[in-house]
Amino acid sequence: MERHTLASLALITILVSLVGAQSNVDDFLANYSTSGEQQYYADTVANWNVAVNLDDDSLPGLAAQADADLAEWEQMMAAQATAQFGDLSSINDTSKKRQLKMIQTVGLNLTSTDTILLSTLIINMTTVFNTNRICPWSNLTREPNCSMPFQKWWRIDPEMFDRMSHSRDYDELAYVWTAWRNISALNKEYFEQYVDLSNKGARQGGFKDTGDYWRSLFESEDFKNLMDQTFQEILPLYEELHTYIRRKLLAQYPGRFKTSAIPAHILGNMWAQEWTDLGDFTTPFPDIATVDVTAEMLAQNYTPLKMFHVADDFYQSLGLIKMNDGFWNNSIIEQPENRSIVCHASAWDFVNGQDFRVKMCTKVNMADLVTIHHEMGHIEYYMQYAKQPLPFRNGANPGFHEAIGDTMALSVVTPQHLQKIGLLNSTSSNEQDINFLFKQALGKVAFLPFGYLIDVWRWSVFDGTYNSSTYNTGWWDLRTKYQGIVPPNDRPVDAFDAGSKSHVIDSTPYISYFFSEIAQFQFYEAMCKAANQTDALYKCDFYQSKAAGDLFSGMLQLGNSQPWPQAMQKITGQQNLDASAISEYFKPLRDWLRNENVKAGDCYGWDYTWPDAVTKNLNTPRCGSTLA
Ligand code: X8Z
Ligand code: ZN
Repeated sequence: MERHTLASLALITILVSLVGAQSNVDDFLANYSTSGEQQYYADTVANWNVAVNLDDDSLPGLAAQADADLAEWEQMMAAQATAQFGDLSSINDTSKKRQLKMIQTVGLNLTSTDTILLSTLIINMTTVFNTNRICPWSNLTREPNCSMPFQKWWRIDPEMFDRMSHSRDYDELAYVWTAWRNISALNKEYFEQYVDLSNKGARQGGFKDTGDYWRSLFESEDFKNLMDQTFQEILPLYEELHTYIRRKLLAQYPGRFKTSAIPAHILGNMWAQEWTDLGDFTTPFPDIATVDVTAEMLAQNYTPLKMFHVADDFYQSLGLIKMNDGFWNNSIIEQPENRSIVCHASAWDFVNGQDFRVKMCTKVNMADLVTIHHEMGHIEYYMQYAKQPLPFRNGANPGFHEAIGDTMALSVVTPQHLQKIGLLNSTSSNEQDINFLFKQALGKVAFLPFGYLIDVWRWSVFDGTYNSSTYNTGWWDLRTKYQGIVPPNDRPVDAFDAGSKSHVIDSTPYISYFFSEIAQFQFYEAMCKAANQTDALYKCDFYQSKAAGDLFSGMLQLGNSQPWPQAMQKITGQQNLDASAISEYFKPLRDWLRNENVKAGDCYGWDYTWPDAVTKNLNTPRCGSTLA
């Protein structure tokens, strides 16, 4: 054949294959969504079954097998997408291209045998975490009483949590805190194996390590740096709170500690991640009517079901999608008496457009009312993006997912709103405002360094900076550096204190909660504007505002169809993660705390040398290694 004929033949072939490729793409994507729904459904059912019944030994094997089946299917689809569409340079449609790119990316790429092993390791750790018990503490002998029958020993949830929140006995707190970490150490070897295997999968999936893969879900250049800069921005606010709380704790536990960093076990929470339960002896104006509605909820005979309906009503008042029959029929909202379950609250998408469930061991108190709004936020997001093609049925990034319900809760917990739903009858005053912001800060501001450091630690484990012999020293370096806390006793060489936190052993990324804690204030601010709320940001309640609801659902419906800055733009009008909304919200409290701290002549910070930028604007002395 002649050359020019050959060339035109080739051109025709390319044209034909391009047209063919377009319809192939549509077929491929349609098939991906249909068969994927079945794959995801089967896998979600198998994992749900384990989480709601840890006593049945036959279930973990089924879940691990389901995980392997799903992984195998994903690998097959990835291989097909690559074989058919190569590097996607011939695909012009950005949405289809994005879907195919996602399908081609297999995060953890492991053989079936390895996937089963990895899933089994995680389930084993989860089982150790949720089924072990410790001897109850005896107030009489002031030591643990192991002569009690095993059924009366303390579980992590609710007994240990309850003691960490409500005991004001320094020694009992140290006992529970330490005993729980003795149990956590049982998982150390499983965790080492998990790290190796998960890293193997990430490398085979084309990533440097598991941390690299997890960070990739945020689609941000230099994500580590973005997180660090954001943290530095809010650090001065945290330092004010830390200084104030330390002074209160020194008064509460006289002579029990001398370090400038606070002992980790007296902050009212197993991990010192939120300090809300210290409210009783730290509230700025104790004589003013409380902003905590737990007592009122109990007085009004609230039940877990009633609490879920309060949350559902709030979402509906904005014109958002209400919880469906399947949700009400299949969710587990109370701890069963006859079997162990994973009590840590979670929200499940069965990926068939209908089946959405929450699993939660609800207690009747204000904190759990907030958690219900958090979980329902996940469900609302699932429902809002259910019509997207399968690859896009995800949060704009994992941090967005954590922020949805919290945004709602910011409105719900305002005294203004609690009054509307009959849980508070108070007149607003400046003192009450400070009490309210203080309670919010014990939850949100105290959380910031914790939310940040968990994955700083895990990224360092995955990239090999920490190995099993430095897990614990690395952990405490970060806990002291970022949170300004220290362990109440010398930690044993084989301790695995990071493993005391559920997300670490069940392989749930955590930086999303830090991202969320900043982003939720941006969402809240945008919705408050839409609802024409013009008073101070922290007073805004956008209850019943369809305009706020429309703004929100517009963003939610996008799912992960565009990179997150687009979703951010859709709701806030700009594309960045930005700490100015959270700063504005807490401004009156920050000024108040600062005044108190300066009045008391207290030093700021703890043993660590902080960047200049942070210390410059503080005119009080920095702390040395011990308090003067
Ligand atoms: O795990 C959760 C939710 C489920 S996604 C209850 N949270 C983090 C935690 O408990 O450690 C919400 C706040 C932080
Ligand atoms: Zn969540």
